Amino acid sequence: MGNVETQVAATGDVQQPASATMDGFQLVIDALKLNGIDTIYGLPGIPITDLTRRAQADGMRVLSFRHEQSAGYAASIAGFLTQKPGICLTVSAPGFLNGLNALAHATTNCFPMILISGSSEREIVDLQQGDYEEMDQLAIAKPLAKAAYRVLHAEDIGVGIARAIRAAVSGRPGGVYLDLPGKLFAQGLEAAAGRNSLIQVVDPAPRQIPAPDSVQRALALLKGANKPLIILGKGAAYAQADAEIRALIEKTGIPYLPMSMAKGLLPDTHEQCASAARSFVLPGADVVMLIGARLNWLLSHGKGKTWGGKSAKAWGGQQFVQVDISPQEADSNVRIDAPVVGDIGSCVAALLAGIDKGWPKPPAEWLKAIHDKKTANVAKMTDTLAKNPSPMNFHSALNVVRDIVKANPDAMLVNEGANALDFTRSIVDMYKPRKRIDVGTWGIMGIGMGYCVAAAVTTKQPVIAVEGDSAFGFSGMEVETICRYKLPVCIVILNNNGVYKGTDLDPTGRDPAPTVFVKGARYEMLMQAFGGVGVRATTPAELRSAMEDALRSGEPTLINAVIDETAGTESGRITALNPTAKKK
Ligand code: ADP
Ligand code: TZD
Repeated sequence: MGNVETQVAATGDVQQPASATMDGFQLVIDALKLNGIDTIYGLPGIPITDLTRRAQADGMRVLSFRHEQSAGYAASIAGFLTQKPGICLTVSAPGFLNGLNALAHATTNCFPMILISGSSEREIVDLQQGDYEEMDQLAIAKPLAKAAYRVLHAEDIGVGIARAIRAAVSGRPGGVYLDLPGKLFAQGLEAAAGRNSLIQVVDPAPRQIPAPDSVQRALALLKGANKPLIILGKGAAYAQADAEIRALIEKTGIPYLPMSMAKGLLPDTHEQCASAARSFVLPGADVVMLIGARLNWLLSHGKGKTWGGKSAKAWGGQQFVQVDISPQEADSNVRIDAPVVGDIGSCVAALLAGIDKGWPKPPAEWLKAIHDKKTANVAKMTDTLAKNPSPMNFHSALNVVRDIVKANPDAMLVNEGANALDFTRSIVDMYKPRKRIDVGTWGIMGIGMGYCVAAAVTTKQPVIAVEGDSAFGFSGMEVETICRYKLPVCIVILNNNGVYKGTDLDPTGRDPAPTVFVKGARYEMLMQAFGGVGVRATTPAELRSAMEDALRSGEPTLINAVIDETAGTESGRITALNPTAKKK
């Protein structure tokens, strides 16, 4: 096998072997490139520093972050946006653990990602002899990943990477862990054998055609519905079957509700979009078709008062069609009357094929009732947005963002926070698919700057990030990364001096309350520190002008949008899940 002893230099980094063989570093790089993977999000250190250098020298884009968690979130969303696994590369133990959060996030959100971590020597780890950054990383990653592999021999690198790619993107996508012990990188293979050992994965995400009888069952249920509704989830956005989904919605005439990251799959201004009547259509519908959306907490588990149930846990009486690639998803929360299992492109095409010219439009009363509800709610919102309070509140600031996004429909929108998230989701319309990326299934803070980097790099479009001031803090140091790579990112911090708001007090008078931050913080100076543009905006006009400048110039920009510190509610729209707020 031509093992070459690991050579650890004085710095501790692995050196390239002198022979003409292909070493482990090269095999990893070539295996990734062979599979069309051209970007690595990571953070260097022992034993992978040379992997980052040599990947860059070999033409790969290597984006180096200030914290692995951000690199991991970047990789996860790159996977969502491109359908190729996003690669996060970390050092052992602590770097690995920092990246693990994102790996779990990718698995939870069904994003394809591969966390590749260097690790210390198996022999020492397994005897717990205290190696540098010793940790049994494979065992720790396993429960959080869709799959986890370790490669011990250079000749298996090709297989390891092929398996990781397949596991990440086939079926329900997810996070995959690939453990590469430091020793591996210095192993050598004779060049031809090395090249031969690599695998170009054929058809990594095979189509999964739904069973024809499952499609007929779903069509029959939809056809007989009096109050049908379609819910589009981020699986539908991921599938990149935009034209088919639009045709299905328009041909059936069924009103639809986009989940947060499915916004823009059809423009939010589409006449069949029922977002502005959400609390009317969920309890009102009799047949609901879920396309790439799970009945998890974000949809109140398909039951309870949101769905017209008489109590928190009661079924609301709806029948469900569920289109999903995972056969286990059906019946996870309520009975699914017509599961359609397959990839969304194939499923929607099969459904479309069954929709003939004589397909009945949904009853006019249902459509009119939704239309009336939407009109009333939109009028209410228009009044609220027209107000111009001083200081700004979420609405007056987001009214500006709404206009800027409308004028720049190709720009990416990153969004995190509590109130900053909920208000942005409901106020800012999206016009194109996969433009809105946010906290996802867990509602996590910290995705912000990592997502900005990956969104800019993979889409080459400008990025607008709407951030709560607390949310921003989780990844704020990555503004240096954004400046370093000169990315066209405009960060808007809706700054209300704290988590949810900035008015809490410590009853003992000793410390600041746990939810409040330094008052009047100058976040914009953080961007200035690295050569970007920092602006403090206290009025909608200042915010508008700063955002327009940022989009025009493409310069990294941070706008500290100062809003009323009393604006915002505890936990935003999910107050009901907060035991303390419930008690209050
Ligand atoms: P949301 O949070 O937007 O409601 P979820 O993350 O809960 O969306 O659901 C996404 C669903 O989409 C998952 O159940 C996943 O299995 C499914 N999915 C992802 N990609 C595909 C695909 N290509 N085809 C079919 N289903 C998919
Ligand atoms: N930690 C992580 C990783 N994720 C979380 N969701 C939380 C903590 C809890 N949390 C929320 O759910 S929202 C939020 C936290 C800390 C911040 C809300 O404050 P903000 O936004 O300033 O970002 P608003 O607009 O002031 O509500």
